[in-house]
Amino acid sequence: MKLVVCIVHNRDRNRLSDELVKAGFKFTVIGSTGGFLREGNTTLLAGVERDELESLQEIVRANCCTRDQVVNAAPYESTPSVAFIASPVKVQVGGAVMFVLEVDNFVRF
Ligand code: 2BA
Repeated sequence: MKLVVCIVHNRDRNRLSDELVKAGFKFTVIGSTGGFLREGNTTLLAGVERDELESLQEIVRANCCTRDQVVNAAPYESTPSVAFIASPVKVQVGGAVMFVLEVDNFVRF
């Protein structure tokens, strides 16, 4: 068995969840925050059999869009009293970031 950890944009969360449910996958949805943008994103945990992995990846690929996002690269520790000139930076976010891990043991009580 594999554990898939998949981080997606919040805007893709519902569509992706619907498609995964339709395809019979079991998964857990966790609200998460990107370390760089410090904005909400969504992390899915899915335990899947080895032969289901490709199908899951295909669903994720089809339902998660790549987006350009402009962020203001303000000094992170600046307080409102400190004047700064924010410099907009364009970053590409998603479609999805996926880690696939080997599962030693899976038990359901
Ligand atoms: P964030 O950390 O908020 O990153 C959002 C996007 O900003 C990233 O998109 C990437 O294009 C850019 N970015 C991230 N770190 C950067 C840096 N140090 N310098 C310049 N640009 C940077 P994605 O790569 O698609 O990542 C989307 C989200 O997936 C990330 O949100 C983070 O929550 C997660 N993620 C990505 N790579 C990861 C990793 N190696 N380990 C754990 N989580 C990861």
